[in-house]
Amino acid sequence: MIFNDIADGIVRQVEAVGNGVNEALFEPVIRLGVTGLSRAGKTVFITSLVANLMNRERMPGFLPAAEGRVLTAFLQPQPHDDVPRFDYESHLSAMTGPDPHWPQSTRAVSELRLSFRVKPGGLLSGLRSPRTVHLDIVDYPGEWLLDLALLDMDYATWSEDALKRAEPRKMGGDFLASAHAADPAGEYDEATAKTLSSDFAAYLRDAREAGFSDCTPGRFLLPGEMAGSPALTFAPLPTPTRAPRGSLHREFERRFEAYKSKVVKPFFRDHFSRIDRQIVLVDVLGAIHAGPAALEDLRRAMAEILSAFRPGRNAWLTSLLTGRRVEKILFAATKADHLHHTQHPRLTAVMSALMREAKDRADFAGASTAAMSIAALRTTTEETLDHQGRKLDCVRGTLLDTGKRAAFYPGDLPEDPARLLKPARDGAKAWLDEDYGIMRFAPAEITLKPGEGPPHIRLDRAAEFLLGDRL
Ligand SMILES: Nc1nc2c(ncn2[C@@H]2O[C@H](COP(=O)(O)OP(=O)(O)OP(=O)(O)O)[C@@H](O)[C@H]2O)c(=O)[nH]1
Ligand SMILES: [Mg+2]
Repeated sequence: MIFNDIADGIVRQVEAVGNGVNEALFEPVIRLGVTGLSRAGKTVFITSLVANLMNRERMPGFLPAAEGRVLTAFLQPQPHDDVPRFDYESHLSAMTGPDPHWPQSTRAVSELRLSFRVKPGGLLSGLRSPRTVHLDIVDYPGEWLLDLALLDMDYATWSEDALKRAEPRKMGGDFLASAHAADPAGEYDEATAKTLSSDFAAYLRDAREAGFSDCTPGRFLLPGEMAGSPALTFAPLPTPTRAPRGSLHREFERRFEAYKSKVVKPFFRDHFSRIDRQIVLVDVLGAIHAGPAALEDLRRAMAEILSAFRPGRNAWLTSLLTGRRVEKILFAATKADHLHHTQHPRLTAVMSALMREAKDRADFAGASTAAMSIAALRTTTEETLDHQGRKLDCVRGTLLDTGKRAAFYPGDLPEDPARLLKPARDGAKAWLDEDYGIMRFAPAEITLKPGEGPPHIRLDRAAEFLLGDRL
């Protein structure tokens, strides 16, 4: 008897080990990074994507679903205990529950695991049993990718750059005044350091609010649990001819280095280096609406963001990746439900043009890339109105500010994206041809039929590009 029990125990242990091995070997994991500058639409995108992957009636362009190969998709505990979970349920109920509203701004990294049971495709499909594929979605702010550039700079170079960038920006005035009034060679004291850094952070927030993209260091916009720590209490200062030990300049220099090693590097090491598929969400319409300066700034920020995907861009990052790379990158212009569909190709053309410039600088080493216009949550319907004898293709939705329903014509995007990008680059103060308006719409009240996810535009195509080949 005793003998048997022991033998049984051993068999069970062997089985358990076997299962562990099976899981590790045969249940592939796709790590999808979702990024974009603040307010680009990351939270809405992930929420709607997950809802539409679980309820696939609105996903005809996502082939594994259209071919009936996805048997189920379900949420699972994520593999990393130290990363906050993406709060899918709250965001979904905000967007699709009674009194629908947009989810709260979230600017820290978070993660969610969605698992699929899929029938294999191809010739042997009848012979093989269904398998499990895990999709780990990682939401992280695009500003954190911009921080990669900081690794190549010392404090003096960064300061010069940041001060120069602030100069032409209206909202930079107050901060520049305090930076120039400070004595960088003078003795460091914490009160001065705090004032300078909070003025700097306030300027970055205002710049972001006004539609500017490059508002680094990324963690200054939403410091989270690091608020008030020395690694986040510094600001750019003019370089003095001599910065003695104990001076403000020396101390800021030290903190700038701490920001790099304590904030920037851990993000790239713990999150970025593990990503296989990436979507970069871009609020192109928002930038066009904010004007030429904002569009030019977005173009530069995109180039900078994309260089994070270029191998060899940074020696430290290259050594970290050791041969790993992102296989696919999708650039998606978000909130396309602000435009009548006849204008979507033009929006995509602007997105591609922004990306192409970045691509010229950064060779993605074989990663396949695409550009698309999407709306993760469609809030409008289309209609064509007669306006002074001219037909206007409009969208109609509920305005966020007043709660009233209205039809809206945002202006005609040009067929040639250069009509926007060139004046932006040349420093034009305003658009010549058109005024591009933008309205903020509230999510519409919706009743979902069984099997349906929230309404969207081209979310299925985005999913197909990013995941189709792996399911
Ligand atoms: N009409 C429309 N608006 C959208 C859509 N996606 C996002 N928005 C708008 O953009 C805002 C920002 O979207 P979020 O998903 O919160 O953006 P985010 O990138 O997560 O923003 P942060 O968490 O602040 O970095 C929302 O509050 C909406 O107003 C969309 O598909 N359609
Ligand atoms: Mg968010």
